[in-house]
Amino acid sequence: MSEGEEAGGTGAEQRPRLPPGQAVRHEHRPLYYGRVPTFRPERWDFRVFGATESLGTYRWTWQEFGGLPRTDVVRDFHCVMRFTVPGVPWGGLLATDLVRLAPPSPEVTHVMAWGEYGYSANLRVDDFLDDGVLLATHRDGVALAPEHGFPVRLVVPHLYGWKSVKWLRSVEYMVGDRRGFWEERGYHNRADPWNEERFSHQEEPGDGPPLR
Ligand SMILES: Nc1nc2c(c(=O)[nH]1)N[C@H]1C(S)=C(S)[C@@H](COP(=O)(O)O)O[C@H]1N2
Ligand SMILES: [Mo]
Repeated sequence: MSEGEEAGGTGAEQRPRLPPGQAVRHEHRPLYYGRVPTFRPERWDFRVFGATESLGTYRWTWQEFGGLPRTDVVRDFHCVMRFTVPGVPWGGLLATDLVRLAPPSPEVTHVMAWGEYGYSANLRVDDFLDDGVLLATHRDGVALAPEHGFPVRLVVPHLYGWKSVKWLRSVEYMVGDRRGFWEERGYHNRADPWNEERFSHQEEPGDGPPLR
């Protein structure tokens, strides 16, 4: 978005607040790497593993997962490809509710969100537990479309979209940081759109583990 657009009009408060370099796109065209996985409810499960407080792994079948508490949130969605979809209504399990069901060990600093086919994204635990982070099953009040991540996707609305892992299958609790799929391939380890943290070459020391 240009500065002119930001300054335009009288009521900046009436416009969606846009992070730098983003433009509004109302149509939410799906974006992903690879192909849409086939959902097989009898084989599907959701797991929390790694540094749990109990040292055990948590597992829910599709039926059990459907019985977990559901919360609705509305958030703008920022893709690193420079578009922002304003006000997306999601529904699902809050990350803060997940960690109450599957408590992490106190040493946990980061989580890895794992999708089908090994797609992954790493997050600081504070980012994972931020307000509005959701394991979404619904969008606009109906089940997610397959290409948007059915049956479950992560939504991390305050970070660039690649952190919002579609076809989410597990969350790994980690006692240190490790890069996910795009974070290993040139994208920023943290991905805060308000700081335009797009690429790994912008990282400051301490923003992420060394690149191999
Ligand atoms: N499993 C998986 N999740 C993914 C991706 C992907 O390629 N695979 N793409 C990411 C990127 S780059 C973006 S911008 C969002 C796009 O979500 P949408 O298609 O619902 O808009 O999904 C993210 N989640
Ligand atoms: Mo993206």
